[in-house]
Parts: sequence; structure tokens; C-alpha cells
Amino acid sequence: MSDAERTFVMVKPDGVQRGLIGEIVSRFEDRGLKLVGAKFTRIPEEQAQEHYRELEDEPFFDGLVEFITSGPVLAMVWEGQDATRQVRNMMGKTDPAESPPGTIRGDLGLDLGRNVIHGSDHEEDGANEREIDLFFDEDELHDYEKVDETWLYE
Ligand code: D4T
Repeated sequence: MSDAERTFVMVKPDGVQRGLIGEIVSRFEDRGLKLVGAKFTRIPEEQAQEHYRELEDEPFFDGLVEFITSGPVLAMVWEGQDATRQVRNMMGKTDPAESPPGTIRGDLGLDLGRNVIHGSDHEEDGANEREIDLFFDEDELHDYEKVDETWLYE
């Protein structure tokens, strides 16, 4: 495999409440990505502020932190070829209304402030490492080989 990388992904509180965990995990599994870490957790306020620190000057920042800490989330790390960009493409645009059908937000969401899923931004340098470190200890991430890898990668 070339360009193997790990990317941080999270089913937000709305996705958990709406029973979309299975659907979302299935999409990544079906695509061929490998789950290397997962944690069902409620994010402490300070961690949420750190996670979204780039947005702290935005008018929607406080509401965003309140929403993301309002219930449990499923934090995950997925691994695969070009995983960050692949996941972002599968998610669609930030606003579900602008996300095409076939994408997670385009199929499962309607409103910008309830967009179901977060994935690290491939255009933001170091976002993946920073977010993985914020949510996971090293021993919570698992190196293993999956049986389908020779059929997924040339
Ligand atoms: P996340 O970070 O949740 O994966 O979303 P994106 O990477 O696609 O988009 P973002 O960082 O610009 O926005 C983070 C988060 O804020 C919410 N939001 C965004 C909002 O409530 N109102 C807004 O006007 C914007 C731009 C949605 C996603």
C-alpha cells in the first residue's frame, strides 16, 4: 500500500442519538478502511474547546462546543491509503445541504449545525496527529493485518 495513513473520525452526538453509528461504521468498513482505534466517550468541555480551537473566534463556537459535549460521541481512528482525503470525500461538505447524495452528510443530514460526523481536515497541516493525540493514548491504537489487504491494494 502506498500513502498509508491514519485519520481521526468522530460520530457526533446527533449521529449517536439518531442511531447512525452502525451505518457510518459500515460505510468505512465497506470502503476497505481499517479500524485501528475506537472510543465511546463524552467529551469534556476543555477538550472540546481544544479540538475546535481554530474556530474559537467564530460566532458559532460556543454553540458548537455545547453541542459536541451534549452527549456521547464515537471517536475513531481509521487507517488506509490516503485515508484522510478518502474519508473527507465520503463525508461530503461541512453543510449537509451542499453535500451530494451518496456522501454521509448528503444522505444522513440536513442542517449545518447537526452534520453527524467529523473527520480531520486533509488541508490543515498536522490536524490528524493533533486530533488522534487529543483523543487516544498510543496503546489504544492497534497495529494488525486484515485478511483482505492483498485484495484491496495492488
Ligand atoms: P467538522 O470539523 O465538524 O468535521 O466540520 P468541517 O471540518 O467540515 O467544518 P468546520 O471545521 O469549518 O466546522 C466545524 C463545525 O462547526 C459547525 N458549523 C460550521 C456551524 O455550526 N456553523 C457554521 O457556520 C459553520 C461554518 C459545523 C461543523
